[in-house]
Amino acid sequence: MEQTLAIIKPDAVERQLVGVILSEIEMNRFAIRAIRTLRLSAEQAARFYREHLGKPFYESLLAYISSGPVFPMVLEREGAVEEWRRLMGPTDPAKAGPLTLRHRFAIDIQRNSVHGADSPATAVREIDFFFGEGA
Ligand code: 3AN
Repeated sequence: MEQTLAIIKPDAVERQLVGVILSEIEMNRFAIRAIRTLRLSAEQAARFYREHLGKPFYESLLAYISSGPVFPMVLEREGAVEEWRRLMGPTDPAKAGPLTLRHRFAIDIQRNSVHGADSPATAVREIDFFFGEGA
């Protein structure tokens, strides 16, 4: 069974969408293998989003992701990485299909409610980031 790393992001936590997003996850046959909540420090945010360093939205992205609590989790099902990305929809909610989480819940391209690892290798790295020995 494949695992992926998902995050319910600050805009969704703030609007009390954690419960509805968790139930969508379970209705879509993902098993929630681990979950925690924390508020990312500036240092953790910079480490998590290091591949975006230098992009025009980088500073704003760091401020947003550390603006309030997040709920990282380990999701498991067949094809978890791809299936979770399908359920989220594309980064820009304006381009997301009607049944996707981002279409239903996201505010804009930055405050897009949920995160998902973009490949199995990224999933391993991001699971370690939030649930590994040093986390
Ligand atoms: P995804 O989360 O869909 O994999 P990434 O990894 O390209 O998207 O971007 C990470 C996060 O950076 C997004 N979830 C979003 O919050 C933010 N982001 C991406 N592109 C933009 C943009 N053009 N303007 C503002 N924020 C962005």
